[in-house]
Amino acid sequence: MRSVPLTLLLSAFLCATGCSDSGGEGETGGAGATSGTAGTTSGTGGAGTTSSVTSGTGGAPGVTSSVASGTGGATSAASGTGGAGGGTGGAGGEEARVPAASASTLREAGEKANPPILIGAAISGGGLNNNDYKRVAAAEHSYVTAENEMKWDALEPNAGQFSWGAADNIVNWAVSNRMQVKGHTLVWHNQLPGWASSLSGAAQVEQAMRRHIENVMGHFKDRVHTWDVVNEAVLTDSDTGVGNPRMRPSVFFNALGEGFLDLAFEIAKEQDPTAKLYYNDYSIDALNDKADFVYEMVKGMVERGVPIDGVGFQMHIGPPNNEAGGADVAANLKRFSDLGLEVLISEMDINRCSNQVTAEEQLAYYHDIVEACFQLPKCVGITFWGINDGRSWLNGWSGALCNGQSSQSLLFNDQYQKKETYNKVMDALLGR
Ligand code: 9MR
Repeated sequence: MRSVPLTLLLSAFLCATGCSDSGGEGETGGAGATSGTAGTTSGTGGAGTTSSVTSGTGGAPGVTSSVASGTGGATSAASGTGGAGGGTGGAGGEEARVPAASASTLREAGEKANPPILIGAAISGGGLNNNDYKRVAAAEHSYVTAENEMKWDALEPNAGQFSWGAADNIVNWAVSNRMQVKGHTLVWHNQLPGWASSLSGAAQVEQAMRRHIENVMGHFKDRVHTWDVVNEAVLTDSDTGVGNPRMRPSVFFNALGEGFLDLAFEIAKEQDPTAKLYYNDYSIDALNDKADFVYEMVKGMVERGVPIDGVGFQMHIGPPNNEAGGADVAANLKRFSDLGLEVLISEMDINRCSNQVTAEEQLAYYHDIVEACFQLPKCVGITFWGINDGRSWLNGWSGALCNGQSSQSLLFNDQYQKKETYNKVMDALLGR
């Protein structure tokens, strides 16, 4: 990692609720309306929801059927029958993933690979007001993570009162485009509403956490089959993942200790026994102190029988996070998958601000890191954290050192044209 001012690094993931949204027109948009109260669990459906429960048939850990069937969830999503295709599918055997012979979109390359691999993007409500954004997002991706609209502050702004409109807008758009959705995120120290930040005491915190998980998973049950149950529970001295790894102080950890993790996953499992349940974090992408700590933490969960299905490696490369070469990423993903878990690159972008990552380095990172996931059948998908450079969260956030310039971090430029980064990702998906 090249040197980055520590003060900027420290501001990074510690911002409580005031982290600025990255712009674009009306990021928080979407079908508004605050509705529902505690106990309201009815999904509002939406186009294509009827068959969304169809589960991907790939994915049994350890089954070496990867060359034969091609029946993973992403493939079923491609068939035009509506619904989001359940499960992440295709995470099965140890045999190498077989690339498509050719493809005209990333989505197609992912769907035709054997086993299939999900190609995801963080989607914002504001983005869906733009036709070019929608066109590129749906053509190139099979997997959606709401960038902000499914976080606690958005969904439960007041205790026990839920606001589904903006999230429903994204989820229903995804389902109508035969895309799967990952719910992001149920339990996180950040983007909590004020009332939740000020909770204290084990009973109060457990009650609030339980109510939130149950209501949110209940509302989206027919449309969302994978959840980030806990996000970013681990801290190091540097946001590059180096130095003194430890559990992060938070409302949840402070009241419940490390056991809040197990509890959150157990509540989630009770609410939806068929959902895939993930732990997600940044700067655990390669081999470093934080990745080692999270590895031991997750290993302990697996050994205790905690219902965890996968780990998301955010993969924010370049300032302010770690840089990670393809070989290190491959080794790291492999050791987590050897625990019997799915792995996922969950928030990839490569920030070029301050010239800390050159254009050539960025292309190599994109190719080699996507290749590392592609070559591991249990790496079920790659989600990019946004569609186009102009809307990247990095542009407007001081920690990214962009000083008002574009982070040039994604696969499409401001006119929604493919960049060279896109071509490198496509190469890696086609085994080139
Ligand atoms: O991209 C999101 C940005 O718009 C928000 O302002 C920010 C606030 O915390 O969160 C960003 O998304 C984060 C994600 O939810 C979790 N991992 C880190 C991402 C970038 O900060």
